[in-house]
Amino acid sequence: MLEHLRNADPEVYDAILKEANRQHQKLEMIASENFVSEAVLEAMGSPLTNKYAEGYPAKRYYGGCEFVDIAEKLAIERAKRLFHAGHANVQPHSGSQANLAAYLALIKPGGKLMGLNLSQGGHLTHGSPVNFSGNLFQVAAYGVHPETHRIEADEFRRAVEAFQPDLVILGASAYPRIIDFQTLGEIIHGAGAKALADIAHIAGLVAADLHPDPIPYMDVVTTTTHKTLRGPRGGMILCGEEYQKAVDKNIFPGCQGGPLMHVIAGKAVAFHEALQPEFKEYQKQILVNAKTLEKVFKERNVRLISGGTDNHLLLLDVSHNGLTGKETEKALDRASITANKNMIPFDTQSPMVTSGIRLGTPALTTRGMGTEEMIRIGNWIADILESKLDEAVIESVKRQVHELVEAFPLYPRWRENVLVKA
Ligand code: DSN
Repeated sequence: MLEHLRNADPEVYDAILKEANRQHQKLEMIASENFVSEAVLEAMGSPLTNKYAEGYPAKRYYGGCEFVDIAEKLAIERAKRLFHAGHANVQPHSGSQANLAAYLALIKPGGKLMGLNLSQGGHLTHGSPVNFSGNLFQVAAYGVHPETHRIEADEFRRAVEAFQPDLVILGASAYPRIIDFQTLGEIIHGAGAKALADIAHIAGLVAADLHPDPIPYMDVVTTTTHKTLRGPRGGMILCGEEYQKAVDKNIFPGCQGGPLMHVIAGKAVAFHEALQPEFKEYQKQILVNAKTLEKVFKERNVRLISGGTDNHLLLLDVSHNGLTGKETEKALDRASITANKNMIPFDTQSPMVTSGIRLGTPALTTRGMGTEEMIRIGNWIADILESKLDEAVIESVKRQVHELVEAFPLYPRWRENVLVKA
């Protein structure tokens, strides 16, 4: 395995194997991460990386594109089937690139853009002043309700009517509840604005019909392909005929040059996997696992933002335990549980400290973990919080995590030759 790399560059080889080992040895609970199949890995590590293919299938600026065209056409057709979309652009290198191109397909620079407040679960590209979205457009944010921590329709309507945006983005990176695309979409269009859903976090749930579908109510939908959707790292834009040309033009030549054909092949493979019946079962288990964590946390008096979850993630208010997100993230990592600190709505701490921890179930569910494991893991996390990050408790959890993960091996062939154990 990897004998060329091992010989040519032992340092990079070693880093890769150590990372594979880390992914195996720790419990991956970052809500935006997942583990792709070996088939997706093989597509991404293929000679397709060598090919320039600026343009679109059958309309390229380079010769020799007949085989990468097959891969891109497969990705497009499968994405359209998966999301019942009229058009799919599978070239965005990332979710941010997808958003940039989609915004420019809908409004002009200088136009008015509105998204969910970053500190209440939104995303940098939804109008943060430190991001292109805040630089290119006039921005304002809508928020969640101070008590329910949910996007409430009446409050949302008032915010939209007050700002009179040209474009409103629905979507989040730390929002544990269903987004009602129909109601909010009607409010946006009623105010004369365009509506875009960024479903990066929930794309797998949407594809499996386990979250309300944005496609009928939005002008454009963007997503990443590597979160619940479990494909390679990248982005995608979905839309109908009306915006098809503008979207394609704004990805290439607008924002990007040569597409990453090896990644597009990986997207095709992942979409094929997502079209299989097992994918729906996988998505259902993501939700069951999140609900199981919710139940354990409620029993253990762990405070949850919005009181629980409807999707793949939970947001814990660790200030309730007298802790910060920053120190809790580090303590969980010492216990071999990987998560991230996160702002909670109306947080009094800075973004580098925070009062929250975001947890997600997509990656552990891919490993085959279910209800039994979630009960154990939820209790371990509650033990650590309750003990106020006591090192003896952390050490005990770490030992139990290392025992547990051995029953759920991950990427064994990528780990067998690890030179130095992580
Ligand atoms: N960084 C992603 C997340 O963790 O949610 C969003 O882009």
